[in-house]
Amino acid sequence: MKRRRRGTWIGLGVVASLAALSTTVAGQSLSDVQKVAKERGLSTADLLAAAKTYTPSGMIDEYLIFSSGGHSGQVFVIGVPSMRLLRTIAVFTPESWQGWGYGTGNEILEQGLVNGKANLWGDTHHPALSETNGDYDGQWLFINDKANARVAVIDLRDFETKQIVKNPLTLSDHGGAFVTPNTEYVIEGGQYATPLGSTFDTMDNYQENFRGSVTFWKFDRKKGRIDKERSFAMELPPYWHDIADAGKLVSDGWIFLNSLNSEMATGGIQDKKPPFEAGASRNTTDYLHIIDWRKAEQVYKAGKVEMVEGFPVITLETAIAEGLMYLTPEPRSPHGVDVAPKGDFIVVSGKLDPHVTVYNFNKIQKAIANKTFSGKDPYGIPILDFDAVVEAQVEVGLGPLHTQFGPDGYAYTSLFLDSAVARWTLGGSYGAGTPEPDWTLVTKTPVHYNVGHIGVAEGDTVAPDGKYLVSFNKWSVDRFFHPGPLLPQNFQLIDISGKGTNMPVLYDMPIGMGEPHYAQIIKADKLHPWSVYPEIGWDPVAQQMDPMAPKPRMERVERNGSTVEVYMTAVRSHFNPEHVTVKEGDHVIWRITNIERAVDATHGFALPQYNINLSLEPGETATIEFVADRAGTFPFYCSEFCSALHLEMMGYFMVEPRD
Ligand code: CUK
Ligand code: CUA
Repeated sequence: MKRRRRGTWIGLGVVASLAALSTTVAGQSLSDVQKVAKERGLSTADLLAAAKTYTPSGMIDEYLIFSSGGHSGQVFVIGVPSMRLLRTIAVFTPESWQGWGYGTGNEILEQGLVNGKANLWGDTHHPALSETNGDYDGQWLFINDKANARVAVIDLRDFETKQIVKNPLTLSDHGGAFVTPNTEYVIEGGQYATPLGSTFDTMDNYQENFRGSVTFWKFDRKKGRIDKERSFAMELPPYWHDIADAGKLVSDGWIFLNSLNSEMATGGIQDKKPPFEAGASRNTTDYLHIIDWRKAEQVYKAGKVEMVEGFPVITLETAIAEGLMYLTPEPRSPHGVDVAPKGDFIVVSGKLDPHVTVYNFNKIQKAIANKTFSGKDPYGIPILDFDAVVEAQVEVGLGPLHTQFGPDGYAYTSLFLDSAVARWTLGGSYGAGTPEPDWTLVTKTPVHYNVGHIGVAEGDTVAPDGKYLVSFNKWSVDRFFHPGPLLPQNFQLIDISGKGTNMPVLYDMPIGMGEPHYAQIIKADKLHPWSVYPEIGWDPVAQQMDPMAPKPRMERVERNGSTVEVYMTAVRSHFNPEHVTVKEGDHVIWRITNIERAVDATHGFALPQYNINLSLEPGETATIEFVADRAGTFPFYCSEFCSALHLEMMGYFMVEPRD
C-alpha cells in the first residue's frame, strides 16, 4: 500500500500538519493497545483483523470494489481492505450531489426511456469491468438494470455514466452485464419471458408466444459507446434466464447462460393453480444454454436475422439450424454460472442442490462433435448428455449461489441457506496448487447473514489475485444498530490469503443505500482516472472540449429574441456574471465552466425553484436549458463548500414578470 501525503489544502491555503498524519505518537507502546483492547472487549483475533484492515489517514487502498447498488439504481465504489465508501456513481437514478438528472446527465437518463416513459430508477445487479485478454483493463464499467432491461456504460476516466441503452425486446434482464474477453460484446440475457417486445398476450399462449432472449451489445472502444447498429440478439425458449458468463481462453467464443422455470409454469395462485415458486421448481433440472457467439456473430453479419421492434434477432429456428446453441441439464433451480480462470471448467450452482456442478468445456465440445445428445427440448434445441459433459460435483452446502476463483486452485461458493462461504478445490491442472485432494470441500466460513454474491479480488478473470474475498450479505439482523425497520445489507471482508481452513472474517461494512448483488474487485493500480478534467471547457458527456464553453473574460448574457444565453464561469469564490435578468417565458440556455485547475476544487450550481443542481468538477462545462416560467428573484449559489468565502459564491437570477 502506498501512502500519499498532501501537505496543503489549496482551498484555504492551510498547511496541514504532517504530524497529524503520522501514526507514531511519543510515549505509546503495545501495552496501550492491550489496555484499549481490554476496555473494548477485543480479542487477539479482533486485533489481528484490525491490523489487517485499519487504513491510516492518507493510505490508499490496494483494491477497489465496483458494486451494484441494487434498486438504488447506482454503483458504489469501495476501498479494500479499508471498506470505506469512496463514491457512488449515479447511473439509472437521479442523484443531486453529482447533479445527475438535475442539470447534468439528463440526456443520458433520457436514453433510458422505457417505451417513451421516464423510469428514474433502476435495479442494478451485475457490474462488468472491461477486459483485455480476459483480464480487467480498468477502462470501462457496464451494468444492467434488471427492472427495465437496460445497460449502462461508465467511463472510468471520470467514473461517470456515459450511455444507457434500452433493450427493445424485453423488460427484464439478469444475464448481464457480462463482457467477452476483449470486450467485443456486452452481453445482456433477459430474465422473465414475455412476447418479444413485451406486447400483450395471455398466459394461455405462454409456450407458443412468450420468449426469452440474449442480446449482444457491440462495444465500440474508440467511441466508448455501445453501437446499437452493430448489435444483435438471439431468441431463446420461454424459460426464465438467469446469470450468464463468457468463456475465456480455451472457451473463448462461447457464452454460458443458465435458466430456471424450464417447466414453463405460468403461476396463477389467485385461481388456485400452483404458484410460480412451486411450478417453476418442479423439475430436478433446468438447462444450461451453451452458445457459440462467434458463430452467431457470423450468422448475424450474413443477415440471417428477423427484425423485431427494429432490432435484428436470430430466431430459434436459425439458431438450431446453424448449430449456435446447445442445452445441457443443470440441477435444481440453478442460479450462478461461473467460468474458471483457464476457461476449461464451468461451475453451476443449483439453489436447491447442495452441490456445485462442474462442466468440462472440452467434454462439451466432444459431445457437440459426436452428437452425444440425450434428446431435444420442446423447441428442438439439442440437449447434451449430462454425464458426457460433467467433470465433477462437489458437495458444498445448502443454497449454493455464486462461485469465484483464487489464484491457487481454490474456488469459493456462496451458500445462501447456510449463511457461509465455502472454499473447495478445483481439479485438473489447478489441483497441484492446493494441499487438499481435487474436487473437495475444504472449509466453510460463517457469514452474517444470507450471502448472495461473493467477490474475490479479480476472481472472475484469467488471473485471480485472491487475498481478499468480500461476502455480499443480504441480511444483517443483529450486526448493527437498527436504524428503523429497514436494515442495511452487510459486506463482510474475508482474508483468503491463507490455506486450508484459515479464512477469517476481518471486517463488516453496512450498506445503507440499496441492496447490492454482484460486485467486482480490481487492483487499484489498474485504474488511471483523471483528477481534474484535461482542459478548461471540457464536456464530460461527450468527453471532449465543448466549443461553446464559457471562457474567462468572455462571460456575458446574450439575448436573441426570446432566447437568452448565459456564458458563466465559476472560480473561487464567485460566479461571473452574478446578476442574470430575463423575462418570464424566455428560453434560457445557461452554460457554466469551472475554470479551476486545482484538484478537488469542485463548484456546485444550485438554482431554487427550477430544480437545478450541478456538480462542476475542475475544468468541466455544463449546459442547462429551461423556460423561465416563474417570475421572481432566485438566489443561486455554489452548493459545494469550496472555500472560506463559499457562502458569498452566489448571485441573483431575476425573472421579470410579463405584463
Ligand atoms: S443475483 Cu442477486 S444474489 Cu441478480 Cu446475480 Cu445472485
Ligand atoms: Cu464554489 Cu462553494
